[in-house]
Amino acid sequence: MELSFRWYGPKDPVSLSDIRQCNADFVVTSLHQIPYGEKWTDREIKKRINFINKQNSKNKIILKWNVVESIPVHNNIKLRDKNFKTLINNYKDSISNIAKNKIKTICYNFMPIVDWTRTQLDYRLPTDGLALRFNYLQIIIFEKFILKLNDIEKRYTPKQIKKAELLFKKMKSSDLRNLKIAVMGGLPASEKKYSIEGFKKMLKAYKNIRDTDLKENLIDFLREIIPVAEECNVKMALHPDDPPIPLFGVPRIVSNLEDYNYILNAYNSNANGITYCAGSLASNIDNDVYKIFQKFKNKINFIHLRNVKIEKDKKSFYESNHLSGDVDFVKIIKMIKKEEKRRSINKKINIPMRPDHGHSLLDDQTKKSINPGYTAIGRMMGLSELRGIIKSIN
Ligand code: DNO
Repeated sequence: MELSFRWYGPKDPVSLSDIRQCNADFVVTSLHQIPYGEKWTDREIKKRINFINKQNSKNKIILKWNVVESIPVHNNIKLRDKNFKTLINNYKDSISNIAKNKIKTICYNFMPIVDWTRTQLDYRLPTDGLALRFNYLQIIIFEKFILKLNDIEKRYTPKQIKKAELLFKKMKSSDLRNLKIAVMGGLPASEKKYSIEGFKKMLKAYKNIRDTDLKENLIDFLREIIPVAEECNVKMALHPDDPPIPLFGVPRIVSNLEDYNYILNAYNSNANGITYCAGSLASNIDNDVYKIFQKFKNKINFIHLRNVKIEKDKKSFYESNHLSGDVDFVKIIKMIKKEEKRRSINKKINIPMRPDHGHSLLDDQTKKSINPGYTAIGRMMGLSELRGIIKSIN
């Protein structure tokens, strides 16, 4: 495996030197300053590579940018609306400019409106570490009391709504503020912080889009971009919906084995691959993460390893320690090693992997600014635990 760490660029409070101290050999990053939909120019990409190289020589380290995560897909592409053709052309140009600079793996997702979603960013664990959490009732609270939507009866049972109302009464105003921030763009890599009106406007734009429409739009997008990726030898890696369940009445189409099966068969190409994100997939109790790995192992271009613990209601979860959640990482790492061995015919193949999120631990908790989930110490612990498994399997 290529042991990697996500880095949010020069402004990330976790520096490249910190990342190297955590024992990662590669960085996964994106040009977050470029607005969604705009082209990544050769110049901007080179500038970032030069920055990394400069830090390498200054700190006497070697870190290589191996994966772009992500080139975000603009909502107009997902909706096939307005200027989507121009946006797709920009996307194609970005792929070839990235390839010119020798980065050959690109992660992306097709989640409508927002990227990943959590409802709480500081869930205190019995160890005193802080974790990210997704509480299903709080999503109902968000829809009913923050967005004030009037169609929630269509997707939630009266019992669920009742429970959400009871929980709402117990929440402090700071909890509500945090919920609002978390869902409407407070997580790293989100495009922007939505206003309530802005969020509702997006919901309206997706109102008549069914699952099948969104799937069609994704396949049309793949028909355009995959030939470009093939030509420049880039592997695309579609990240699953996080969490893999429908939210806000809007469709989600990259959530389970059947979805991936459909998408990968609709455009069969080595360039059309997936990001195997153990934590995202495992946060829907119906997903068998081992079966999904086994089924698509030859399409896995990038791996995120993080663990979750599903809660009593079977829909909520929190991010657990890497070794103490619902996913058996010894089993998964054995599967990855086996797949790497299968691919290593003429030369050793290592699939890029990052430990994904970590808890907020020790000094992480006193830092002024952190990207939720992307702490230094928490992720260092995650990577260390994974390295222990890798070593013992070797
Ligand atoms: C959360 C991440 C997501 C993911 C993108 C991929 O931490 O896993 O932000 O990177 O959705 O495009």
